[in-house]
Amino acid sequence: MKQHIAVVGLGYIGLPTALLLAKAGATVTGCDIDAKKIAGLATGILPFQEPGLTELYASAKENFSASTKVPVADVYIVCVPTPVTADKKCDNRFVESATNSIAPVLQAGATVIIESTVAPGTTTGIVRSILEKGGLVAGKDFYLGFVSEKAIPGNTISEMIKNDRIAGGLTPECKKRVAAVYGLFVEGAFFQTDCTTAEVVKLVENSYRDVNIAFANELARTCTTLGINVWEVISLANHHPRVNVHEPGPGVGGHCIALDPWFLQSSDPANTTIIKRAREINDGMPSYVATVVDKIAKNHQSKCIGILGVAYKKNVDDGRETPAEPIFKELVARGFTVLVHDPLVTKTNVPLTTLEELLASADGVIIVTDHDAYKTIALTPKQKWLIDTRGLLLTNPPKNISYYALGTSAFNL
Ligand code: SAJ
Repeated sequence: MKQHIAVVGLGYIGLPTALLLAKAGATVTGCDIDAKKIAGLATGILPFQEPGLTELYASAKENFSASTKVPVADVYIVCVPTPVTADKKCDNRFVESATNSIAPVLQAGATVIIESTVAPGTTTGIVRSILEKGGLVAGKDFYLGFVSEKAIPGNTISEMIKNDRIAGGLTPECKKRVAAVYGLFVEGAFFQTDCTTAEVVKLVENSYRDVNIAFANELARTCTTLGINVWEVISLANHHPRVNVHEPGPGVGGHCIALDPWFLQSSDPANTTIIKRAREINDGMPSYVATVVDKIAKNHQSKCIGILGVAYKKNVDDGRETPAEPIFKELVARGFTVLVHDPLVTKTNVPLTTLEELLASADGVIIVTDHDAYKTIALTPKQKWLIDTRGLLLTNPPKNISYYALGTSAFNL
């Protein structure tokens, strides 16, 4: 008999996961509290863009339906967001409400998998206790596990299929069942472990990247002080077979790397000082960039500044936690008129304008996101300077105007 899988939370991870399972032949109900999203999906309207998602939807829709209610199912996968609280801890609100929506329909023999990124111990702690309220016992009457997502926005579908995955389970049978669910579409290898180890592995992956980016951001500032070019330094250092320094930038955005390290850090503050410092360094980058922009703009007697890019990284339509927002706010607070453009983002907290309008008014521009579209941007005679926080135009800087790249001597004003 076909398995019935309920995926709770149809965001950037939940929706593609649900569709991949449906394409693989399972009967899938995608559940979300957002009635508008559910109504849209019923008529084929996708809530966000991601390469290959439209085609995936078309090939999966026969086995896929969407609902605001969690049905009785053989397998439940929880893919809801976990924000960070004001005191930098994992906010379990949505994980708890999703688990509470599963508990009343949970039947003996079912499998519950948490895929949301959570603090260590959440699956076997709060999740397990909510699910056991009805009398069923985890590991005995139903199966419980944690499987983190590893897919990178912009290449989500391909990475979901190809990446190796970690199946965390409460018992050996839980691990086996959890791995079997993902085995429906994952081609990468599966490694089985306990739930807390799997939760921590996820946090380590994103903390590793955050710490490495913070190192690159510190190097950018040091190279500016030393009057050399950080992009050259990193590229040459990375020729060493055991060195892989990441890239500096205007700050770390997105819903993962800017938040997840706090979940690990808050679980043991005394022993996670590097993680904390990395978060602070990366969170400090927008203000550092705004300070340099302020000086450059004043040197040029500029009043109107154009920000190119709101997406938190190149070629995606996702503006969550974008460094563009604090840079925008700080420049407005410093008295500038600031116009913002992005070729892909439509939902964001900063007002957007067209590229034509921006270029008609801006005295200078800052590249905040390294979208491919900006590689060949045609500035107008109005722009007197360009600030490049991504090193996007280093090899081909614009002619006849001042060019300032982050991490170079030009950034030292
Ligand atoms: N960034 C830099 N320098 C770099 C790399 C990235 O400044 O060298 C910035 C980006 O511009 C962006 C932010 O960091 O603002 C995060 O981008 P990202 O591409 O590093 O990561 P995400 O947030 O899009 O996805 C990450 C991935 N994790 C890892 O690579 C370890 C992805 O695999 C996870 O599935 C995802 O987090 C998640 O959901 O946790």
